[in-house]
Amino acid sequence: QTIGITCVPFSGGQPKGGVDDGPVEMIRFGLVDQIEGMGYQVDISEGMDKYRTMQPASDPAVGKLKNARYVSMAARRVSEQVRAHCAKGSLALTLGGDHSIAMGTLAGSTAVYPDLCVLWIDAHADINTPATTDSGNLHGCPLSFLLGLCEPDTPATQVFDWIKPCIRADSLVYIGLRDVDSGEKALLRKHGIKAFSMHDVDRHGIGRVVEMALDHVNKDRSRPVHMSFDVDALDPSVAPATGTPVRGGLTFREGHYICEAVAETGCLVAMDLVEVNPALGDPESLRQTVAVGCSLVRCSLGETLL
Ligand code: DIR
Ligand code: MN
Ligand code: MN
Ligand code: MN
Repeated sequence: QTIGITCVPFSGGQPKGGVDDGPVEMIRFGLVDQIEGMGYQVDISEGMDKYRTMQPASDPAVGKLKNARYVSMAARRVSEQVRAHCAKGSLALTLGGDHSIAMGTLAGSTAVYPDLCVLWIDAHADINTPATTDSGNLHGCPLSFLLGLCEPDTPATQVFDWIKPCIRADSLVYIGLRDVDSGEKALLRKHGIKAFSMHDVDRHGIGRVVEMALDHVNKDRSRPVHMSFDVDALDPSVAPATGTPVRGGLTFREGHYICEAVAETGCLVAMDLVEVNPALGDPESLRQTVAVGCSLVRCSLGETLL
C-alpha cells in the first residue's frame, strides 16, 4: 500500500500566519520515515512553496469572504493532487494548512470514490455559507461548498464554480463539536446532519460514539472513508498550537481512539490533518502539537493495531 502525501502550506482560509508551516514541521518531525517504518511506500508529490506563490496580487473581499480567489486556486490545486493519489490507488494523506483546503481534498477524493463517506473531527462545524459566516474566514466554510448548500448564483459561487456538490448530507458525520455558530446549527438541523458533540462523548464514551458515527454513514463498513481531522478537535492541553483552540476537547486517548477505530475498518482512503500552527505558543507547545499530529496520522494507518 502506498501513502500519497500532499503537503499544503496554506493559511489563506483564516487570518493567523504560521499554519502554512504545519506540513514542513510534521515532515521535519520524521513523519515520512515513521510511515515508511510501518511498511508503507510513501509518494510525496511536490515541494512546499507552490501555494505561497499562487496568491493573487489583488483579492478583494467577495461578499464577506476573505481571500476567496486565493483559497479557490489553492483548493483546486489540492483537489488535483488528491485525485491523482486516489486514482493510483494510494491512500491520500494531506497535511495542512488551514481547513479550507478540505474543499480540495474532498473534491479530489470524491471524484475517484463518489460513494465515500466523511468523518469530520473538529471543535467546529466548518459549514458556514457565504451568507451565514460572521468571520468571512473560509476555513469555517468548506462543507457548505462540498454539500452544495451555498446560496446559488452569487459572486462567491462564481469564484468557486469548479466545486460541484459531491457529498450528501447523510454521508457526513461529525465528532468533537463544541463551538458551532447559530447559522451552522440551523443548517445541521435543516439537513439532518449527524453530529456527535463533546456532550455526546461525555455521555456515551468515545467507543460508543465512534461506533454510532460509523453506523450512521457506513453501516456495513464497506464504503470508502475520508477522515478530515482538525487538530483543534483535541483539547488545547493536548494540542495547544492551533489557531482557534476551544476548551473541553478530546483527550489524547479519545483522539487516538477515533483514528484506531477508523484504521480497524480498513476503509480509509483519504485523511487530512489540518490546523497545526507552529507559530503559536512556546517551543514545547509546538513540539507537542506536531508530535500529536504525526501520531494521529500513524494511528489512522494502523500503527497501534495488534
Ligand atoms: C467560526 C470558527 N465558526 C467561523 N470556525 C473555525 O469563523 O466560521 N473553524 N475556527 O475551524
Ligand atoms: Mn476547528
Ligand atoms: Mn479551524
Ligand atoms: Mn476545521
